[in-house]
Amino acid sequence: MPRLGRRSLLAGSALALMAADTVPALNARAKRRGLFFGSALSDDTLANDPMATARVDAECGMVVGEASYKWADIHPAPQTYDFSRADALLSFANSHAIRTRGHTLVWHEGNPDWLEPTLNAGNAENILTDHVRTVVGHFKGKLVHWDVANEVIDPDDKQPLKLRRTLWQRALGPAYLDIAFHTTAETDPGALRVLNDFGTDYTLAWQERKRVALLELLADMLRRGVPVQAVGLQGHLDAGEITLDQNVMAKFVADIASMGLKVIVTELDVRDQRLPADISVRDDAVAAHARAWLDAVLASPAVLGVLTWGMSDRHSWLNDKFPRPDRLTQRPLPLDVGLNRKKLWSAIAASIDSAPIRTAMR
Ligand code: 9MR
Repeated sequence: MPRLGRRSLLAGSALALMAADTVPALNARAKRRGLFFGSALSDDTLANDPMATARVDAECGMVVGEASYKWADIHPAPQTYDFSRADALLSFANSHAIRTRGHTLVWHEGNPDWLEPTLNAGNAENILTDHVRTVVGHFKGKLVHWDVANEVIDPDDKQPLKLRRTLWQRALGPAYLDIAFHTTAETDPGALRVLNDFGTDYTLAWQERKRVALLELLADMLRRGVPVQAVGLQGHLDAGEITLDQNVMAKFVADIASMGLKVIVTELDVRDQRLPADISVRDDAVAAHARAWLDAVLASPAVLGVLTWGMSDRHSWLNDKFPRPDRLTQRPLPLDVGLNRKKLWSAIAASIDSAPIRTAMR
């Protein structure tokens, strides 16, 4: 075989990229079914990795800031708001005709150091209301969804409504949810109001408790007129987990839908730290696992779309949080570190392609 010069190698990779682009991207496929596809995008990727950012542009119709819309970034001191990173992400998205969702207004993590020591029963309602009014107001009409509340359930904490014991729950009790949802609705009525949570994907006992608790909480909120409109299923999956039951998952989504609520897959990724090192073994398992879960979820016409928690294996929170024992980089996302489409990309594409067609909305 003749040796290829640098010029022909470059031409070859450009051809490969062009070939990849003739296969419809994930959002183009999703649109055909009335869905959207998107990804989280970090400030670091946006500022420093133009190639990875270009793949987000190519594949996505929706982005969400991985951290830039959280308290720690946006409200670093009691009287200081800093929208610079969040605005940069929004302006990137707008200039590429990508829609943006906000994440998140109430969470027990991602908070500035001042918040928890400052908060008490006397001032919490004002602090929360001011934050939500200021942040949601800043983006009024520009974000399609808000994850108003994030990760609020933990039945093991033995709190009313099986809520997690957090800074907000301690200061205000369950009323913090009412305050956050009502204030968001008053400030930007057009942004879809989402309750986002994780750990409802498997038949593990703690996840079954969480599914029941989430359904009970939603029923209670709706009964009391708290304006929640959708559930975000984070979808942080584990390819080494054997307790995925598609019927249980499909019934759970159908139960949410039966309350008149929409569903969004907000943070899909598939960790592989329990799998052997071999890349093709890992990629097969990750792809098959995601396919099974997504097929069950997307069966419901209440599902609006899917976002992954990052587009490429260049950057995933999983390497810090769930490192592989052999320290190899995990392969949890649709593109590899070279930004090539992986088996997970194909699995997501196939699942989207076979989803029932629905009427697109937000
Ligand atoms: O991936 C995010 C990481 O970069 C941030 O440091 C962290 C705190 O803001 O949040 C991570 O994203 C989390 C998301 O906001 C909620 N679900 C779990 C995600 C992974 O921890």
